[in-house]
Amino acid sequence: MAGEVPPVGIVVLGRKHVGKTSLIKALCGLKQHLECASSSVEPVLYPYPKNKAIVFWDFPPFGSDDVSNDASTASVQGIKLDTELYECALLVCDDELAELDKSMLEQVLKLKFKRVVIVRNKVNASIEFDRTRCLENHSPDHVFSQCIYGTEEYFEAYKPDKIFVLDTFDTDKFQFNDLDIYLQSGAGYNRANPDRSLRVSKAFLHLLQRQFRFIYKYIYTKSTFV
Ligand SMILES: Nc1nc2c(ncn2[C@@H]2O[C@H](COP(=O)(O)OP(=O)(O)OP(=O)(O)O)[C@@H](O)[C@H]2O)c(=O)[nH]1
Ligand SMILES: [Mg+2]
Repeated sequence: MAGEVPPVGIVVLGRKHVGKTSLIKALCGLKQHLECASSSVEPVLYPYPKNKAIVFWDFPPFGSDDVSNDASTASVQGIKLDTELYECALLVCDDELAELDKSMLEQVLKLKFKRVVIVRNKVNASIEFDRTRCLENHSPDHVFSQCIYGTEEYFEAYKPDKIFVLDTFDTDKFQFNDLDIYLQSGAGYNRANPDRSLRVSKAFLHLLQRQFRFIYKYIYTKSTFV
């Protein structure tokens, strides 16, 4: 139909078996997300029922051959990462963060996606590992916090837009719901007014600066009179 706005494409990337397909299916409310699916060789489209303006593209897994320094030829198994088609990129990694994740993230960031989001999946595997290692002092909350901190630190140099730590098999816990809400809102990206979120935060910062200056002035004048 003329004038119809094409949906926002979120391309889901990750190494083999990190849980790309399971994550998409869980976000889309498809019950079979717990079943094992075989890797695809073509991107598979999943409409997001919670926001009809968004579709996910489940990409084949990337390997070391797919990571290059040339952003203009960036592709996964020969399929181009075309930012005209895919506006946001969601890079999924698991409990074993790899150098390959960093290399792919670096490449993806050069491509000027509107948003680049990292998902660290399988946090329960890290919790289970900690439980077997330190029986006495084991704290799932502590491991979860460590996973958040560790992932932020691991990707610090690349500055992705957002990082979520979760477990696709435990959607009531961790940051699954936060990711779901973030994506439902178009990954914080407003297509009708792309700069909006940036402008809002700038206005908020300006307001904060003004308040701060006012408080500072008030304390300063008070203290000079004592
Ligand atoms: N424990 C746990 N296992 C998971 C999780 N997500 C996926 N898995 C398992 O990890 C394996 C791979 O899951 P997939 O969703 O097929 O992963 P994928 O990244 O799409 O795999 P490829 O397409 O082959 O690269 C399956 O055995 C899943 O059951 C998770 O959050 N926790
Ligand atoms: Mg898959």
